[in-house]
Amino acid sequence: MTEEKAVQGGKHIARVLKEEGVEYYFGLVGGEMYTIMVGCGMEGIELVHVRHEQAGAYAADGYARASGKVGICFGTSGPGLTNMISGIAHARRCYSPVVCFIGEHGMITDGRGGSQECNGDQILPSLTKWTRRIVDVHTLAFFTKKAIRDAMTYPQGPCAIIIPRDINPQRTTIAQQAGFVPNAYEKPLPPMGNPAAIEKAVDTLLNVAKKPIIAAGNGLFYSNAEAELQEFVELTNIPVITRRQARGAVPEDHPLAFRGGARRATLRASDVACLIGLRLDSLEGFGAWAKGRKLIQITESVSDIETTAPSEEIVIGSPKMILQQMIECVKQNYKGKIPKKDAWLTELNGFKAADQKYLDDEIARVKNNKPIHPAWVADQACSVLEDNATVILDGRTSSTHTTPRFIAKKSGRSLDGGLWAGLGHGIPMGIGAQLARPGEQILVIMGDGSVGLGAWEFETAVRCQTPIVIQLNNNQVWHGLAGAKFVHGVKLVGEQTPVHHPAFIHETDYTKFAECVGGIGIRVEDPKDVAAAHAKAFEMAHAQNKPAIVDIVVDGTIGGASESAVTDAQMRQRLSWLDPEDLDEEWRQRLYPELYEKK
Ligand SMILES: Cc1ncc(C[n+]2csc(CCOP(=O)(O)OP(=O)(O)O)c2C)c(N)n1
Ligand SMILES: [Mg+2]
Repeated sequence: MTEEKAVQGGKHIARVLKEEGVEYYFGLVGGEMYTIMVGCGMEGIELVHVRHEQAGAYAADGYARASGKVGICFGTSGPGLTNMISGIAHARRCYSPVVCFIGEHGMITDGRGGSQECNGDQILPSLTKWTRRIVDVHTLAFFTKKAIRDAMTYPQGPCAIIIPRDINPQRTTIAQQAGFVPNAYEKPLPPMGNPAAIEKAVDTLLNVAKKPIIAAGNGLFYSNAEAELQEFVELTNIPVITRRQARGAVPEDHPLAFRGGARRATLRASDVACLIGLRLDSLEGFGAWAKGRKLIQITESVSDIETTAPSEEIVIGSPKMILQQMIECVKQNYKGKIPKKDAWLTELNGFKAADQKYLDDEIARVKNNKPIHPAWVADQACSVLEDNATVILDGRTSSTHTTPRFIAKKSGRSLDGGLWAGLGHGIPMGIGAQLARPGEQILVIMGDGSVGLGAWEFETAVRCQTPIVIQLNNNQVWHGLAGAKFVHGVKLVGEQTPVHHPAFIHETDYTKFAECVGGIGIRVEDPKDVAAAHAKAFEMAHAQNKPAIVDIVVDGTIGGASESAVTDAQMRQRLSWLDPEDLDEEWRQRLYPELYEKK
């Protein structure tokens, strides 16, 4: 037997990544990372080298959510780590399975004023599932394997491995790696639910409920239970709402699927709600709708159980397995006894029709507007999308107009910043998603504000030959503030000029930027050209294997999609940063009526 050769730490990391099926890794180079990069190169793992470390984390996230595999990112010590933070936090708040390798100053220089000194293990714990600072080279393989396993376990999220500068160069054999034997770990089968709890849940849904609904979220997506969910709702005639990454698990144009504006009314009208892998967080209004109705909760993690409303039944296990068990239970015990619930579905179809009418009426009103209305942009963009297209939402106004108009036909096709609600993730997420889904349409929705937080990744997309299409809603404003000034008629900060005004972005032709880094740029100023421009962008991007920007001159006075429905009370809260004296007389009277009441 030939004696096994000792190698540097990075090669052990690379070997485990290979063993786990990793094909790409994303990040920006720095001293401590070289041995990992050498190892990955030797293993044939492709490097996607980004222009800013946050993009490495965003791209790993986009790749992970689009591929169902782990996303790997890396950055160097100190500034590399601090630049990664937005992307890591974004992955954490979007339940994305990402593993981060991050360099650190040498242990021997700790506290002595070494270069790039930064203690990541004191910064990252609140933004990751766990953060581990490696103190012995013999544990690298063990923690790499563990990080991947834990990141991929529900609820998915990032794990970070911090590697001090003096660790990686040390040479060890695989046999010397502590607690690690190659190929020793196989993923266990997903856990089944308690049969008695399942029978009770099915009984509640079919016999007790008059107006049942199912609402499924990230947990359903990660257990890969799309087919089971569709089979169950078709078998039982129960309406379904899909959220976050699960959007489209039952295609949103399915007669039993309720979405957009109809979703809220549907939830409020229900009497029994079955949550499948869905947290009632701020994106779900903290479950205010759930009070006063019975909840059935299906989740893989006890820590996810909601206490917003009393639970009728809680079933712990994999949504995929539990749905299979529920299907079996219905087939065996409820043959010919499944309630039709026609009245309930008629009520819900009323909500659906009203929502569609609202969307259609808006389009009829604004379709010829010039400058172009963002609702029309969203409508036209969606009209050229194929069923398996992925839409990545970045930028504000544009995203809020796209969300209700995009009809997800498969899960994992609507990818956004979720609870993190950041800006600048769009292009790198698009790169990651495109690598996971070669040949498919990847549309990144951005504003002219958000593009400034990540535009140079367009060059990464050119270099890595990822033919994503970026729809850039060029409205020359940062919406949040502009909305207040233009839409709601309030004075912002005195009479400042555009130069110093926080709302304005300079008039820019982004096609020139696209072309200067070697990509495709298409400018749109006429509403009639929007759909054709999107179609042409996809066609050219896929033919030339490079990314495209569709730069659309959009009306900067238009706010988010839901803005017109904002009540005065909500507006008062939104504008809480203004004293009543800062408002026009009309708005002061509306928002602060108490100031006008006779004493
Ligand atoms: C990283 C980050 N910075 C700031 C914000 C606050 N914010 C939310 S929306 C918005 C304006 C976005 O403008 P733009 O991308 O141009 O989109 P528009 O609404 O104009 O289409 C800002 C600054 C944020 N969500 N994330
Ligand atoms: Mg803008």
